[in-house]
Amino acid sequence: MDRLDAAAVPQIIEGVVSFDGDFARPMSFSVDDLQRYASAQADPFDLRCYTTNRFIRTVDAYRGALLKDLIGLAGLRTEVPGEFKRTIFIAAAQDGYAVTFSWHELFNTPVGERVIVAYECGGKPLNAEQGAPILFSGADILPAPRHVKRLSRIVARVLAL
Ligand SMILES: Nc1nc2c(c(=O)[nH]1)N[C@H]1C(S)=C(S)[C@@H](COP(=O)(O)O)O[C@H]1N2
Ligand SMILES: [Mo]
Repeated sequence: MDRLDAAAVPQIIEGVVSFDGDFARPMSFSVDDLQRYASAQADPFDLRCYTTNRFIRTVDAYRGALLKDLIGLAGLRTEVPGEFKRTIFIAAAQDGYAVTFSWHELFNTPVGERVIVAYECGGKPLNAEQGAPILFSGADILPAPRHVKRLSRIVARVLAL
């Protein structure tokens, strides 16, 4: 099936993150599912906009599943040797807001150790109003851009030259 076929685009379900595109096993995780995997905790941080440098607010410690663990479960295709090294992941929210990660960044730099899909903040469950689930990249210089509220999809794309 052509991957741009509308039928290939998963339905957006509140609180569910679907992993689709160039994964070996496309799958979805609800907030409850995310809690079954090993968790990582982020440090509290100041949310500051990249575009305006505006201070938004201080955010308490998030807890969530590591994005690279979830990508590992969905798996990358192995038919073409080395293809994984030109794979990117688009993290998209319900409102269409989207940011990218490269395979190298997640699996071959310290950034990947700190990218989580958060379901808890300051020891309390995050609710839908607060934007759960929230994708957060804890090693970024300015955290707001890759602080994606209402995360709904992780799309894998193998880039062609
Ligand atoms: N889903 C979603 N997440 C998002 C954005 C957005 O438009 N949609 N904007 C980002 C940017 S650019 C900023 S500055 C902050 C704004 O955070 P706030 O909405 O809590 O003020 O959210 C980030 N996460
Ligand atoms: Mo921003």
